[in-house]
Amino acid sequence: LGWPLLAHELIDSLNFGDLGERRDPLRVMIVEDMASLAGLYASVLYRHGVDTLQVTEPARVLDSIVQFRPDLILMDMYMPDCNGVELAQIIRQQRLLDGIPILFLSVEKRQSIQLDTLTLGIDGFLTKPVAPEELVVTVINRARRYRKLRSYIINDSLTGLLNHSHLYAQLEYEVLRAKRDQRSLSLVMLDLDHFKTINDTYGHPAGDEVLVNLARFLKERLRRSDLISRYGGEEFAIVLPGTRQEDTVRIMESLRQSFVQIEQLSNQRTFRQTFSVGISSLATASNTTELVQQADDMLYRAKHKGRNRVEA
Ligand code: GH3
Ligand code: MG
Ligand code: MG
Ligand code: MG
Ligand code: MG
Repeated sequence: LGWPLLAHELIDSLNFGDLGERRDPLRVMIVEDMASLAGLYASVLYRHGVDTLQVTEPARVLDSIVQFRPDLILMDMYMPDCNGVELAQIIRQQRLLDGIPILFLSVEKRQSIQLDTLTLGIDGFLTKPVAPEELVVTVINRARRYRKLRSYIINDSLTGLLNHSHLYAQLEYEVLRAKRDQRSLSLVMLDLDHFKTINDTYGHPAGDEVLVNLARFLKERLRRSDLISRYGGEEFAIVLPGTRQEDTVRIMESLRQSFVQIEQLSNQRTFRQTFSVGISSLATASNTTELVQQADDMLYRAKHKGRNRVEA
């Protein structure tokens, strides 16, 4: 099974296309029941700077995808415990994984069957045994393209935070997972106070800067596992998986107090910005809709009670 070491100029020129990729290597998930084959693909991709995760248990695929965030899924078609085509269809149904490339790698040589799978939304078909050069080039090209487009799909362009629709898809997934694992989950709705006045007084670019500052502040102060999004114009939503409501209240109260200390700067003029927070949790809400509704209600209450406060 051993492949010769690749010293192909064409392939070498593919390596580390940009600095960003060196810092954050492309990630490929390999779903393949034959561990030795999976290991071979992994080692050849690794030699070209690609991180891989091998999954042999199909039941864990969805959770693994969400955690590993692959730029491409390389999938075997025939596995003892599952059918690659069915698994690919399940992945395609997840809004959270919109657009993720799925490449099949299979002994299946019949064109009609390959065509059928392409019709189902598979991005491409490589036939075993595959030439390592072909594997590397195909995988890296597709993974790279998706990585570039992905940020347009999931991020807000001003702040770089998750956008509304991606946050909602993530929230739905996290709610199901929290319920299945009987874990806590909190949702935060945060809205800047009297933000219209900031725009009117200091100008729209100054307002934009406040939004960017707040995004950076939240990213620095929250955990990596917390999902931070720009939910609307000057409204932010944060999902805290595994965090109980009372802890979320403590965290947000502390963030509120530190944020008002920060001097926002615009054309040599300084000002302070406050925000109001509404919090809900799975302890009282039974689904995503109720969770959002309750956090919204609490935010409304915080505004009504005078702003610059946290309500749960
Ligand atoms: P409240 O305390 O009740 O939330 O008052 P508010 O002024 O923050 O709320 P309102 O809904 O009246 O106004 C929201 C303002 O947010 C108006 C809008 O111009 C501003 N805004 C929304 N998106 C952006 C943006 O991307 N950049 C800037 N600079 N301003 C924005
Ligand atoms: Mg197989
Ligand atoms: Mg506001
Ligand atoms: Mg408002
Ligand atoms: Mg608002």
